[in-house]
Amino acid sequence: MALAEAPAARPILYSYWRSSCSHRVRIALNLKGIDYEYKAVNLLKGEQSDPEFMKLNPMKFVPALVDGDAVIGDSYAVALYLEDKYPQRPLLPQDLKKKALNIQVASIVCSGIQPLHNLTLVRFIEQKVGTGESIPWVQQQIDRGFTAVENMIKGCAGKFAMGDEVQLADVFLAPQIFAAVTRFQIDMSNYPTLARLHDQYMTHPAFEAALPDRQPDAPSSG
Ligand SMILES: N[C@@H](CCC(=O)N[C@@H](CS)C(=O)NCC(=O)O)C(=O)O
Repeated sequence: MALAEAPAARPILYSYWRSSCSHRVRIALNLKGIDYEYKAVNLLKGEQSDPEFMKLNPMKFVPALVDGDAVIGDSYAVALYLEDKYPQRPLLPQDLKKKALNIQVASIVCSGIQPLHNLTLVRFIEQKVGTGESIPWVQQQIDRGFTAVENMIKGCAGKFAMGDEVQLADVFLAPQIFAAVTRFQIDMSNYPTLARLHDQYMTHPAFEAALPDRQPDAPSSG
C-alpha cells in the first residue's frame, strides 16, 4: 500500500510591507503561482536585528525566504532560486542576449539604485548631514538609474520591459518605480517607457497583489 505523501510545507516569506526588495519577491512568487506564508518583519521597530531573524538574513535586511531547508536572505538570490526550483511561468528567456539584458536591468535596480536609498543610508544622511537632506540624494540616484534603464529598454519594451511578456526585469522595475512615484516624488515624465510600464504593473493581478498597501502588515490593511 502506497503511503500518502505529506503535503510540502508552504515557503515562508519574511517581508516588510514597504520594502521594495520584499516587493520583488512577492511579485515573483505571485507570478509563479506559489502559495506562501507571510511573516512581517517591522524595519522601523528594528526587528531585522533580532538574533532569530539574523539567522535567516545575517545582513539584517528583508526579505528572507525559507523553503523547506533552503534559507535565502537576498531578493536577487531568491528570484533566481524560484526560477530554477519552480520553472513554471519562466522569468528568464532562453535567448542569451535578452537574458543578459534582464539580468542587467535587475542588477541596476538592486545594486545601482536601491542600496543607495535603503533605510540605513537614509537615516545616516538625515542624522549626519541634516534633516531633509536624504531626499535630493535619493532622487539623484533614482534619476541616474532610471535614465540608464529608460535608454536601455525603450527600443525593446512592449507591453512590458522586454516585450509583451513579463520577465525578470519587470519583477525588479515595478517596485523601484512604485517607490519612486509614491515615496520619492520622481517626475516620471522624464521616463516615458518606465511611466507606461508603471501603468501596466498597477493593473496586472500578480503585481497588484504584491503592492505594499495590500500586505497584512501595511498600516492601512485590515
Ligand atoms: N540586496 C538585498 C538588499 C536588501 C535590503 O536593502 N533590504 C532593505 C529593505 S528594501 C532593508 O531591509 N533595510 C533595512 C535597513 O536598512 O535597516 C536584497 O536585494 O534583498
